[in-house]
Amino acid sequence: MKHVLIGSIAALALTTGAEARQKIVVGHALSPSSHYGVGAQAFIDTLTELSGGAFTGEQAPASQLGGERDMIEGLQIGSMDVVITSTGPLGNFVPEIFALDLPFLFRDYDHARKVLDGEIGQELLDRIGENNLVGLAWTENGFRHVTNSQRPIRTPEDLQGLKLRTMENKVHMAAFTGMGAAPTPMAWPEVFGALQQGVVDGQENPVTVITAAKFWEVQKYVSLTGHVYSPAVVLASPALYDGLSDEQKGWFLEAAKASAAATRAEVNRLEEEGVAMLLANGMEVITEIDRAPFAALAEQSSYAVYTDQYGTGMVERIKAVE
Ligand code: EAX
Repeated sequence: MKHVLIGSIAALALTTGAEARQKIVVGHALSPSSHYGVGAQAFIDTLTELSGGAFTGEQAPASQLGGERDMIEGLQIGSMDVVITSTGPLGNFVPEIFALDLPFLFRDYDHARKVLDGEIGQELLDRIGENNLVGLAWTENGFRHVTNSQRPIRTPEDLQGLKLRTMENKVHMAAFTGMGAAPTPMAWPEVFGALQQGVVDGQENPVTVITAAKFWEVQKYVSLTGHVYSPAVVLASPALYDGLSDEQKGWFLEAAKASAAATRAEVNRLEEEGVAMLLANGMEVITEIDRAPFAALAEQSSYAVYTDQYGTGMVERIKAVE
């Protein structure tokens, strides 16, 4: 009897040990060396460390498991664990998020990070949580700039008729229609090929992404328009997260915060060093941009997309954060 008991306890310990070691896949759109890759690795390392190895992880970088919209859907159906994504397609799932996609809303990085780390950021993570997703932490993509193959963009007139890939985001599309471009929404995995084949003339993304994607291979001009801040977010699948203990949920939250901190540090570095990389790779960089005429047109055409449904309260609150 004694032997049997010891045997079954040992077997039980082995089984729970095996079950507790769970590998978490962290999906994202960019290379492992990008600001998202650095953030994904920080998530994995922190989670592994806090859990004493009960959780491990691996990256699924470079849209291996689909575009950002596909990966968000994967979280909802439980085929993805954790995803780091821009807000590009997220407003299609959680419409309140469109507030963050409004052009010329955030003054600078300090302003954006303060909003996202504060009350407003938490409110929006909670909204995400009401839509069959788990919002763990805000992270970052960066201020977006226009690149193209045709001409230097200095004024809205220069944008006229330019075929410009945007994210699948109606606020961004309305902004670019207002500024005179012809926006074409497209999932990220298709963008490089579309630029290469001339299906579109240009696209817009932060220096972080322009460098990670080596867009100098297919684009000549970069204009530092900084027309919109592009947040990113660490999301988890409710199918995974809801089954965790409170202690385990705490590890996931800490891992997401560590991920955001690592990504922001990399964004800072690339903001300092990225333009030199673009120049060294033969791009023409237009740094002196009068943003006011772009802002006037973009705000006029795009703010109503959000405020018609949700009013101006959130916009005013974001602007008021010092
Ligand atoms: O999240 O689609 C985009 O342009 C995004 O900025 C990119 O996928 C990184």
